[in-house]
Amino acid sequence: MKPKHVAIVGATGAVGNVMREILESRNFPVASIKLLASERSVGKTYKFRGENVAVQTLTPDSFKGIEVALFSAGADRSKVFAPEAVKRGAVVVDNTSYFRMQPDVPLVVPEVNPEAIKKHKGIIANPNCSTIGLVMALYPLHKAAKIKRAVISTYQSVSGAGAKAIYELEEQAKAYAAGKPIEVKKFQYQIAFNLIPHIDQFLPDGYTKEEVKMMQETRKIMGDDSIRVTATCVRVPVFYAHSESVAIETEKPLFPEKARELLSKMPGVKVQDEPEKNIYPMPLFAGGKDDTFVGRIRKDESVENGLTFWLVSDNLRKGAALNAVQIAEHL
Ligand code: NAP
Ligand code: 3JN
Repeated sequence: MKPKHVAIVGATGAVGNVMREILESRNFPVASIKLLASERSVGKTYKFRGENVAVQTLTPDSFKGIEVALFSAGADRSKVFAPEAVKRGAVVVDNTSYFRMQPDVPLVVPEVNPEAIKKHKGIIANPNCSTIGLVMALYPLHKAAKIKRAVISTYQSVSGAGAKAIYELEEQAKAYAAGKPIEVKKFQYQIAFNLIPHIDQFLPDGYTKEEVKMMQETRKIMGDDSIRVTATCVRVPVFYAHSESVAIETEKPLFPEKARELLSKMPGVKVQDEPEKNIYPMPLFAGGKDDTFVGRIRKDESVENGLTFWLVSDNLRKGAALNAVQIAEHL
């Protein structure tokens, strides 16, 4: 591939920083890199391939000469600036929810639906971080046994809520240990030593937007609107990596041994399932890794063809930056 002129929009954020690292570590062919953020970040610099790169303010003209633009600066910025980037000739890989469910925008996990990339009209959407981990595990099982229904509970790390949320958990834990008052800014309640069953806004039907994103995006990526999905999304006091408890009901019988074999063959998935040796996926070890880890695979006896398992995936890597860079590599 000819080296590309690349921009990272939201370069100072939790996802943007990992995007920069992944472009470098995967040797993405970068001719030049532009780091874009808000005016607040002017003056900051970051290293890319040994050179200091200064952060610039995001404007429509930031995209002059840019061929690939990776967006992770929130849906409001994507709405305004992604079309500006496309107008100037860039292909946009967008990490926000803004374009994900638009019918003419491909929503892609390269291990699952790489063929969708070809249909892009300038913008390709990266799914929500919890959805990506989920479909990495569901896809090979769906191909083999057709999933009718999936019930998911998530355990989402604070890094899913951005750089300030990582800092907040750290500060709350330190304050607790020092016997000082705990300050709450980013979440609805104290997150240290707590769980919050509330991510993104509540909708009139009682679900949160985060839950609805998972339910809708899963069907779009898997290309099957008949799969019924329900989710409960919970914030947990973990820094990196989202965990999920998943229960599926399939049309054909699917035994745990077969599921283990199918998941072991899925690129980007690692099975960690030796309960007798206390081996199962955990966020402490999945953070910083590229794979989606699956374990605790067992038969769900409460329905006819039921299987239940546990998965963990780094939300900033496969859940965001890595998946976006993989899409750019496919381009
Ligand atoms: P973050 O740490 O809060 O970073 C937000 C980034 O957006 C910063 O670089 C910020 O720049 C920039 N930004 C905010 N307002 C801006 C403006 N008016 N103009 C230009 N840049 C602006 O958040 P994050 O976790 O990286 O997530 C960013 C987005 O990625 C989310 O909104 C979400 O849509 C998506 N996403 C996140 C995750 C995840 O696990 N965290 C996973 C999937 C998708 P300043 O530093 O200058 O404010
Ligand atoms: O909270 C998490 O763990 C993941 C959050 C993702 C997120 C945060 C703010 C806005 C998103 C997303 O990727 O769906 C959005 C958004 O773009 O709507």
